[in-house]
Amino acid sequence: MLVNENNEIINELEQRVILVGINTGRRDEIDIEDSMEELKELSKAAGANVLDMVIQNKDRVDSAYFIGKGKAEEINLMCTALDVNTVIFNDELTGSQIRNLEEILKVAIIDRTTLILDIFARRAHTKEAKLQVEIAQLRYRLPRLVGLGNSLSRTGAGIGTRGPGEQKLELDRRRILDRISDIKRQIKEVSKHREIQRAKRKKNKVPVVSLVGYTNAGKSTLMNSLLDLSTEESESKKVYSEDLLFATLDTYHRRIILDDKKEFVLTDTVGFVSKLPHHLVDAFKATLDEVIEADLLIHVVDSSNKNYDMQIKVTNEVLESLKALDRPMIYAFNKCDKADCEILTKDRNSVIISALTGQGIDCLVNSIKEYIFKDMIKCKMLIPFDKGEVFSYLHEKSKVYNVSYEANGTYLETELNEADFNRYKKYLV
Ligand SMILES: Nc1nc2c(ncn2[C@@H]2O[C@H](COP(=O)(O)OP(=O)(O)OP(=O)(O)O)[C@@H](O)[C@H]2O)c(=O)[nH]1
Ligand SMILES: [Mg+2]
Repeated sequence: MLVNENNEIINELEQRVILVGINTGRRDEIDIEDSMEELKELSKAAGANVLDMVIQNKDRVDSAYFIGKGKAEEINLMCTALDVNTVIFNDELTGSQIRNLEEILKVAIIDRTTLILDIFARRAHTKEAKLQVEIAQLRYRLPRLVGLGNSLSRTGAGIGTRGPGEQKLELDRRRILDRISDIKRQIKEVSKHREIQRAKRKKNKVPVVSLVGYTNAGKSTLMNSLLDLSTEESESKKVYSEDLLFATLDTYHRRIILDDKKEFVLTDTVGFVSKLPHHLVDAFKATLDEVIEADLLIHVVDSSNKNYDMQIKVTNEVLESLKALDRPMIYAFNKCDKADCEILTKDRNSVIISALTGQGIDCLVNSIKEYIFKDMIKCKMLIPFDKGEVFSYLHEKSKVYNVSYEANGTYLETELNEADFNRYKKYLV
C-alpha cells in the first residue's frame, strides 16, 4: 500500500505521461498547439503528470500506427529516458493501432476518447450519470476487444481501466453485452424520478432556462451569480465551479425568483469539448434532451479564450446533433473582465458579461425576461373578501400593483402566467 506525506493512501500508480498529436494541416481544424494544450488540461483533469508533448506533421493518419512507425520508435526512446508509463494520443485510436503501438512503446496507450471517458468516470456523482458513463465506456470497448492489448486490460489502476466509482471495467464480450442491458434497465428505473420532476415543472408552467457551452466557459459561475440575485436563500444551493475541464458532470436545477417575483428554473449541466466521444453524447442524451428542451438556452462563451469561435462552433454542433439549434438562444460572452469584448459583434441575441464580477448580469436578466415572460398577461381583478387565500396566493406569486379595497372585494392589478390566468380568470374585471 502506498501512502503519501499526509498519510493518505494512494491507490493508484503515478501516471507519467507523454502526449502525442498529429498535425494534418487542415484549415478547418483547431490549431494543433491549442488542441494539445487542451489535451494537457484534460490529462491533468484525469490526474496525470504530463512530462512532454510530441507533434508529428503528417497529411494522413497511419492506419497501423496512427503516427509514423519511425516516430513511434523515437517516442519509445523518450519513454525510457523520462520513465514514462502512459502515452496519450490526441485522437481516437482503433483496436489494432492500440495493439501495434503497445508493441513498440511497451507502455499503456490511451486515446482522447478514453481519457475523456475516464474523467467522466471519476467525477460523475449521481447514479444516473454513473450508469451513463459506464455504458459509454463499455460501448467504446466492444469493437476493441479482439486481441485487446494490455492498455485496456491491464490489471493495474490507471486511466482507461476505471469505471465509475473506481470499479473495474468488464473485459469479456458476453459479460459486457449483459452488463449493457442491465445498465439500460437501471437507467430506466433511475430516470423515473427525473421524469416526475420534469412533468411537475411542465404542469406548473415554470419556465426553464438552461446554461450550455464549452467546458470551463463559466456556466456554473454564472448559475451562482444568478442565484445571488434570487430573493430566496441561495447560498446552500450554489454549485461547484473550478478552473478545471469538466468540473460539472451532473445536471443541476435551481429555482430563481427575481425581485418582481417572476420565477424560472435554471439548469446547469456538463460542458462540451472538441472531439467529444459520440458514445458519451448518446449515453447522456436523455439528460441532455431534458436540458435543451428549455424555453431558453444561454450559450455561455469564454471570450478570453482565443479559440472562443471554435468553441462556439463545437457547442453548436453538439446542439445540432441533439436537434436543439432551433431553440431560442442568447449568447453570453463571459469573462469580459479579462477579454477584449469590443471585438465581439453585439446583436440582439448577445450580451457581454462577467459572471465573476457581475458586470452585464442585469442586461442578461433583462434579456432572459424578454424571452421567457413575454406571454405574461396583464390583468385587473376583484377578489371577494371571503377569498383571502386567492389574494394571498397572487401576492406571493406575482407582482401586485394598485391595490384598493372596494365595497365588494379587493381590487388589484397584476401580471400572470397562463396557468394562473386560467385558474383565476373568473375574478377578472
Ligand atoms: N476572470 C473570470 N473568470 C471566470 C469568469 N467566469 C468564470 N470564471 C472562471 O472560470 C473557471 C471555470 O468556471 P466554471 O463556472 O466552473 O465553468 P463551467 O462552464 O461550469 O465549466 P465545466 O463545468 O467544467 O464545464 C473558474 O475558475 C471560474 O472562476 C469571469 O467572468 N471572469
Ligand atoms: Mg460547471
